[in-house]
Amino acid sequence: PTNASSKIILRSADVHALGYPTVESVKYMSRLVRERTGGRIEIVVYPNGSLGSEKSVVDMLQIGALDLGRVSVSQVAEVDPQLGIFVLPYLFKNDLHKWQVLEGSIGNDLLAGLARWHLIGLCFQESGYRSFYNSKRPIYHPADLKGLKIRTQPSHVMSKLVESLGAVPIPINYNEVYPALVAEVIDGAENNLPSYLTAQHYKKARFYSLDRHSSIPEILLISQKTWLKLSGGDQQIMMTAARESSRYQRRLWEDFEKKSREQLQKQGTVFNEVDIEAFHQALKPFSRKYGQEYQRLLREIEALD
Ligand code: GTR
Repeated sequence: PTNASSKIILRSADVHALGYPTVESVKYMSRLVRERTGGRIEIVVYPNGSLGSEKSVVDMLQIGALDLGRVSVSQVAEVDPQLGIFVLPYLFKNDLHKWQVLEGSIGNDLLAGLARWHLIGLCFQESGYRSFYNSKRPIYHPADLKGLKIRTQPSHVMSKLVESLGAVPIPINYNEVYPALVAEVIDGAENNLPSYLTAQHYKKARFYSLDRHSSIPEILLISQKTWLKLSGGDQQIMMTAARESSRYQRRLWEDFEKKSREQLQKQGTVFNEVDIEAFHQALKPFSRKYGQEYQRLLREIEALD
């Protein structure tokens, strides 16, 4: 970075494929950064989990083996418990409220807090709502989940959430979920519609029950080691471009989610609405227990809007 003409290529990891909004937004950020640095800085995205699971991506970022990573907030919460608040069910009143939280002081403070863990939080991204799906039956009521083997993200909070509903949580890395469904090691999982579609899960688990229990944002991280090698001016360019790419990602998401649903409908996914009040009730003890450590933040979130 001292030599103005030396080119900096930053590597970024994502578990999703090309075309998925998370990947496309980092490519968009790369274009902005390239333009604004006269071609000096460029970001190359490695999609499809080719650089490893989200957990190992976070590990690599912490030690500086990798430059950037776009992962689910739940995976960063394994390192920084503060972020576990975003795994809590039915946290946001609506999307507007969610983005007031994420783009306001609460979100900014949480991003800044990551420096303690040698990570720089660049921005959040949209990830819709996570719901349960499985190969056995539609879930109308939490009791219908009883005994089902449900894959979870390798997240202790999410495991506990699923367990509290009577299902058996099985943590598996994202890119290994489809083979686990094929082998019938699991009965189902929980995710947003675009992931359910693009990771092929719909082929094996055709009952998708819209309980929308959590809305866990995506997050774009840069290794603190990489960050400190950039000049102040370059850091500014990266930060601004990341924030712009988050807004771009949200526009892409809206369309992608809608198209995913249409495509799934054509493919024969069986959708159902759930007894949402029953889900709220069933998850209350869990929220009370895991909400304990976030009381101040929860009050701030509640007060927004
Ligand atoms: C998706 C998310 C991925 C990954 C995945 C999972 O919604 O975009 O980053 O965390 O969920 O369930 O592992």
